[in-house]
Amino acid sequence: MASTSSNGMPDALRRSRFHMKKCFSRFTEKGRRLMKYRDLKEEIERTVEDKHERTKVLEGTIGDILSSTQEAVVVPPYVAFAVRHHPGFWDYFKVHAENLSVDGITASEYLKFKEMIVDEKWAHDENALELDFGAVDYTTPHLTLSSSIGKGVDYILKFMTSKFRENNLEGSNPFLDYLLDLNHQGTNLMINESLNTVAKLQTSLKMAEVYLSALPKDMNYQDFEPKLRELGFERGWGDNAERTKETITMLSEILQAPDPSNTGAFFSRLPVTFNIVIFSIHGYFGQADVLGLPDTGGQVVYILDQVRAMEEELLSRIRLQGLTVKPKILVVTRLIPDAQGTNCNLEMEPVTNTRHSHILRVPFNTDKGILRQWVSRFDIYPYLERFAIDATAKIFKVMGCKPDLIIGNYTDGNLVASLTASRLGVTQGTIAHALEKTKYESSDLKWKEFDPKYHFSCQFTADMIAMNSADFIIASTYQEIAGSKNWPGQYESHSAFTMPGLHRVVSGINVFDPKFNIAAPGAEDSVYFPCTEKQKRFSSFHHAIEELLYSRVENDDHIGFLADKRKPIIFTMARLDRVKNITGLTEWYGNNKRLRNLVNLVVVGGFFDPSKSQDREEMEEIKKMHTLIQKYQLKGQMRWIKAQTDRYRNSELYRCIADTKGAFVQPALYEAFGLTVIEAMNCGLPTFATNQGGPAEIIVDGVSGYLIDPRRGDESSNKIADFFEKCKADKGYWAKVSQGGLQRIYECYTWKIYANKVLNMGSVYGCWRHLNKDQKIAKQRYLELIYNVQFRKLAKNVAVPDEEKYYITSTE
Ligand code: UDP
Ligand code: LCN
Repeated sequence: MASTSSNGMPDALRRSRFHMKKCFSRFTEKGRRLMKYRDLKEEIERTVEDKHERTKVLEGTIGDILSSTQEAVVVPPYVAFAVRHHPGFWDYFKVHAENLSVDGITASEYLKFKEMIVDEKWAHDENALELDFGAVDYTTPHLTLSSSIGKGVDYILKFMTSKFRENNLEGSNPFLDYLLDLNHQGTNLMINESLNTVAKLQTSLKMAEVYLSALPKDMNYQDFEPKLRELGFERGWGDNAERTKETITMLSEILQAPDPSNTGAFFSRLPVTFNIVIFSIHGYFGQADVLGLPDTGGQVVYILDQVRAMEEELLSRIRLQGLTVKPKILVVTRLIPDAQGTNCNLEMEPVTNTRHSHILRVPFNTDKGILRQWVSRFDIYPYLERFAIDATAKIFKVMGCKPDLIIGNYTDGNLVASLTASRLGVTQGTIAHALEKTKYESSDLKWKEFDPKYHFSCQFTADMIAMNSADFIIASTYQEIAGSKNWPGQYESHSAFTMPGLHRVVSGINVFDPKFNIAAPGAEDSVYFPCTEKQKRFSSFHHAIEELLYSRVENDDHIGFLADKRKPIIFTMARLDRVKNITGLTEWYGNNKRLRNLVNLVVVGGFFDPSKSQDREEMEEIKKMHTLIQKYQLKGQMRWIKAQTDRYRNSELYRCIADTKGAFVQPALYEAFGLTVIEAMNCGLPTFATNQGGPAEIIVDGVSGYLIDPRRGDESSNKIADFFEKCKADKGYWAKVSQGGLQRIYECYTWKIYANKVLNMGSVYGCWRHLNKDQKIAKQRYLELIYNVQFRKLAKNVAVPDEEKYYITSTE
């Protein structure tokens, strides 16, 4: 969304003309380049050396605008600014460096300035491909306040109720059509054809209400079903007289005067979702021995826990609807014949602790045969189209019908979800645990440099298709969508960007689109429960954990040792990626004597021999850990344990650390969400987590844990030391913080809350797409075009293994 609050810039520049002319000539003297806020600030500091003068220049409009500037493009004699005033609100303008004239420019013009840095010819090409998804979004109302971002369902309900009010009683009514369409495998639900006008429906609802009022509240639906059928009603209203009457009253009230709250309550009761497909394709998707394998982390934990929670919620809803339908949830992933000792070569696997959910694995078929080995998520694109077709056939075979809801996970899963959902006409939700675009600086502008290794041309195109084709998007936090005051969100960074030579995205995704919703995950509470629940503890692990933490032996499982067992432990556990910053924490600890005196350090992650790793980043981190242990002489105060795959034992490990009155530390340079943070908090372990990303929203600093700045090691390690000193001085302090963490979890981060929200989304957006059919079709046609002319061509350029040994051929 563009704003015009840079309007004050011309006057402000005029007022400080002398200094500003000097600054702008400094900006431009090095020629074309991209400058970030910090670069602009440094140049200004160098140009206006006198502090008092500088303060004068920077106070007011210029200072305000500069501090909101995300980046500036220098193309002499112009400097073009991209200013972000609030989450989602962007403003572009250019300043002439010599005469300081200011002109507002469009996103497209700003992107052309950027292109001039790397590809002037493309920037001037009149026929350069521009993608403008906003142009085909002609009926969707958008939000206007940053504070409303991520509350999509609430606003859709508001828009929907005002649409309902416009409909007349006798003419065609899309809501009524929607209700008439409800069925399970061809059997009508809720109402039948005899109630084909609103007037008839209202009359029957009144008669049913009177009839039901006279029945015992707990009378089973079957016992009064014949009478309701006479009135035009089918199953799905409730399991007994009381609930059926409640639902009937809700609909009567909506037809009389719809409002978002009665409409929302009614939608949460509608029998619309029984069969769900979740596409989570890359990595090793399995239930055991997979965490830590390449591309395999929290997203697998998330999907499996999500499935369990959704099944439970579906079963409860179906029972209350008075139905006996068995729901089905399929997680569709890739079958990897060369499964490295995991179950990823099995076609079907029941999801543990569920009754109706399975993992369905479908292989990557190619003209050469079935691909045998794991393939990186960055190289996955050539296989997806065929995968979508093969998977759809298998899904029909297993489910016996098309799903009611399709959810995608990450770029690959989301693209396949988009292809399948549009083909089958099914409601689609997407999830992106982390979007890659924001992880690599200038990954869009410099895509040609990145492409041989990362294939961002495919990835960002697929992301644009999926975000725009989705009926709703599930985000874990607000920051994932729209960032914070100072930095843009992951989705927000897709609003306008350019990949010179490929396409210029002038309107990619709008964070004010009401498709965005926040539904934070939880941590499975039968596994991650407080250390104080003694009777539930998995005590069979205690002996092994004691050995893991305290034995003096160094072996393939652990190195280093803890000499003083009486000290509390600070604990961390993560994949050994650079961004997880485990080496950073080790260094902070090594450097902070006070902290070392107060506590021991235990790190779980990776393994110890760098030559065994396939991942370059991980190799570096392993080497760095060894160097730090040596440099700071950490043996005696630190234990490094290799990656752990048993979540039950891990949960007990968190609790055993809590028994030492210790804490969990998550020091990542950036964390999209951070499942370990909520696992630790669930176990009652006071938690210190990075303020960069999702954890900043999970933890209320000083109340439910603490936030630390990964870029300020000393400050962070002192904050941890202060906590332990306070715990020593005040015996109740540790329990207070532990309790604060638990309270936060129970209020906001449970899978029950999540499942309820997501199933409501399925129901509400399912109806919304029905009410906006024409808009949906128009956008779908535009997306098909981009898929056909752009994505397919790019995916074909990604190399696939050549030699026959990589494939299972039809003769085998
Ligand atoms: N995990 C694990 N063993 C390890 C490291 C991590 O079981 O050695 C688990 C951890 O408990 C959590 C998930 O892997 O459930 C990591 O999720 P998170 O969101 O913290 O990070 P991600 O790996 O997804 O970036
Ligand atoms: C991926 C990540 O990087 C984490 O931050 C999330 O917690 C995880 O997925 C689950 O959503």
